[in-house]
Amino acid sequence: MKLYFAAGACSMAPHIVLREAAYTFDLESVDLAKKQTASGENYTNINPKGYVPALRLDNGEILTEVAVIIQYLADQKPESGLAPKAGTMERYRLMEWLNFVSSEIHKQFGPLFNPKITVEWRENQLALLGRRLDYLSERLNGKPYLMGDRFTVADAYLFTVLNWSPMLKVDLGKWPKLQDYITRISSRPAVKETMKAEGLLQ
Ligand SMILES: N[C@@H](CCC(=O)N[C@@H](CS)C(=O)NCC(=O)O)C(=O)O
Repeated sequence: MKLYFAAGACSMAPHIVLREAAYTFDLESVDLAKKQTASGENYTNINPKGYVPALRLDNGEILTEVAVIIQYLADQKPESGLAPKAGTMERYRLMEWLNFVSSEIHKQFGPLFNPKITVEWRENQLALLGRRLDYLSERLNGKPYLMGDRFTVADAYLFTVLNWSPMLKVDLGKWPKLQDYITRISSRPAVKETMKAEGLLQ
């Protein structure tokens, strides 16, 4: 298995899951500006959508989309406990979180990466994101993880995107529960290993 990734990007979510589930895997970084892999391949031949992550399976198939890749990885190793069994109500709760993290958090951070964002647009975006963070903070009240007492793939994804806050100057001071959550997830050995491997931690 090989994960195509860019340091600190949303591809860090499947990277964390690979390590949490103790997979043996390869990594190859992608230059997103040049759409080129570290070994010089044209990345759009691997993922025509041009973005990370992409997971090359052992049979050569390529799987894309963060929320799908991380569920696939959890389902191949059910003993990891990283996702409830498919078809159960708990699994739909997990998918509800994954969809929320993808469309309401990940993609609401997106415009803040754009160097051409206007002051008004940034303010609007921060207000919208703030409402989503209010909701998250309420739901995490008294719970260590999104699904309750157990770390799941949804936490790998949420942590990955919340971790962009300092770089994008999104002040999380108003949400101490989210700050505690980030501290909790970042102290997990698999998360630390992931961040080291991506050059984000010493
Ligand atoms: N819907 C995709 C979004 C992936 C995505 O936004 N990837 C970003 C990094 S976090 C990227 O590679 N952007 C570069 C580009 O779109 O060219 C998913 O869930 O995997």
